[in-house]
Amino acid sequence: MSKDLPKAVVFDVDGTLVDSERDGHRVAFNLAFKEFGLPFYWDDEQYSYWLGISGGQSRLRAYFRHQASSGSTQINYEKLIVALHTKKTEIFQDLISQNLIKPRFGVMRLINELENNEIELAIATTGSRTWVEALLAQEFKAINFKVIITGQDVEKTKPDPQVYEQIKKSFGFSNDKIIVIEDSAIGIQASKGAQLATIAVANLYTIKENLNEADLVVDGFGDDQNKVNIIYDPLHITPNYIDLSCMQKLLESKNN
Ligand code: XBP
Ligand code: MG
Repeated sequence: MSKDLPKAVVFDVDGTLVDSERDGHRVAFNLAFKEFGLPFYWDDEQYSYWLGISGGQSRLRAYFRHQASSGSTQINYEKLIVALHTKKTEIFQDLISQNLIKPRFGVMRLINELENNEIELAIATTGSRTWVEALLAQEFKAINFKVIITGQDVEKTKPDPQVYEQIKKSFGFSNDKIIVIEDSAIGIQASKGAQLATIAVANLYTIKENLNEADLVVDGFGDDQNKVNIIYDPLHITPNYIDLSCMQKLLESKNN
């Protein structure tokens, strides 16, 4: 095996493996608000703002605090958050089972290439294990993600590097053998905090963020017919799309 091939590739889930925020989690949060009779609704723009808080429960807590401080609600939000988030998770699982949460374009091609080359796969997400496992079982059922660390397995969620520190500990590989794929500034802060090479695959929400802490920023996974747009490429990788040779080139440039 070439010395600059990764031994493991770690995927973030929301926004990276699947495009799940605007038409998935956002919808589920809004339906949960409705079921609880709460006068709240997150439109696309508002949700984009609240996404800056990772983790559904923390996001709700921050939003409720904001509503309380602006005087628009007197709700004792702490009592509601767990129940509301449980309902939201149930609704999101329904969306998964209706096949509404799909892998991003080019992800399956990349995962198959990595598996064919015996590169280990892992998941590092802030999302809750309940729905993450349901999603993996449904949309990625033949894929062996050897390590799965969720928001429920860490004390501090992204941008804290804890989730990536746990991944490193589970594999026991040196930092220069692991590549992370993330979509957001808080995700990149977490992977970089754990000193891991990171490719950012921006989506419609995160393209507005500054992702330049990553080692390469593109706007999708692409494939041989669909070139990605390169947003930031300080190591001059100039990929046409994200594949193993692009990862190898990235590690070569970083490690030599
Ligand atoms: C994204 C998140 C999650 C989801 C909602 O996680 O911050 O909170 O928005 O899922 P990542 P939960 O990009 O790290 O995969 O409601 O289960 O938290
Ligand atoms: Mg993400």
